[in-house]
Amino acid sequence: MEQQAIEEALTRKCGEVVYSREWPPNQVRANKFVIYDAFDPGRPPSVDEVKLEVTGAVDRRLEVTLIDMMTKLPCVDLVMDFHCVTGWSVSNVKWRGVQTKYLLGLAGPRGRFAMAVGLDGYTTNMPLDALTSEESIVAYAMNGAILPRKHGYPLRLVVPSRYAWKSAKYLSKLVVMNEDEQGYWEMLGYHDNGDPWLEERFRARDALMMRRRVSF
Ligand SMILES: Nc1nc2c(c(=O)[nH]1)N[C@H]1C(S)=C(S)[C@@H](COP(=O)(O)O)O[C@H]1N2
Ligand SMILES: [Mo]
Repeated sequence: MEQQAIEEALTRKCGEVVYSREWPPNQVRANKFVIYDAFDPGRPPSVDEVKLEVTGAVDRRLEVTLIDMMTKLPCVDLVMDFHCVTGWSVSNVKWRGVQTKYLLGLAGPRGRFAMAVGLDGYTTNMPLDALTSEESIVAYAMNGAILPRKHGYPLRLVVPSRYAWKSAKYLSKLVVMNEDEQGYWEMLGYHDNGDPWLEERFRARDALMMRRRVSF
């Protein structure tokens, strides 16, 4: 059952979304990812025990299994460039998953903000707009294989319009909120919106940190 679902997930036809934009200011091209884990993700769950929840200020709380996401819900292949706020970017990353726009559509969001919550306890907030546009997905595969553990297996949020810290690994919940609350890095001074093209790295009062950033 599990193997069959994985096979199906990787071979079925999906829609295509290419998020193609100019290179954001002050980002350096890197040829590989740096792996970040603010919290130890612990033991990986098996495919058949994973669920994603869309909850909070919604009309209908949604719970969907990973198996259904991989085999039943409409899927897209996304190509995007991945921009870490510390200054490195990886171009042309390919992800496969379900559009957050579709998942939110099923739940009926009533607030203007969202919090992504990981199984590891990682949190990150963003305006709901970042998730209702077509390029944001909940990914279950990356570059043609099931999501590697280090990149967020079983599920990972991918938000191409924002710095990579908004792309929460080990995603377990999307919580719709009426008021903007802050996630892990945002509480430490990172921007609530985080647009790389506007260089929204840190909040205004912490702007001095930007000038102290060293090159590498
Ligand atoms: N759960 C979780 N997701 C996370 C992070 C984290 O520490 N924990 N770090 C973020 C940051 S700052 C970046 S740059 C990317 C790094 O992705 P990678 O570990 O797949 O390279 O993941 C983001 N998502
Ligand atoms: Mo990052």
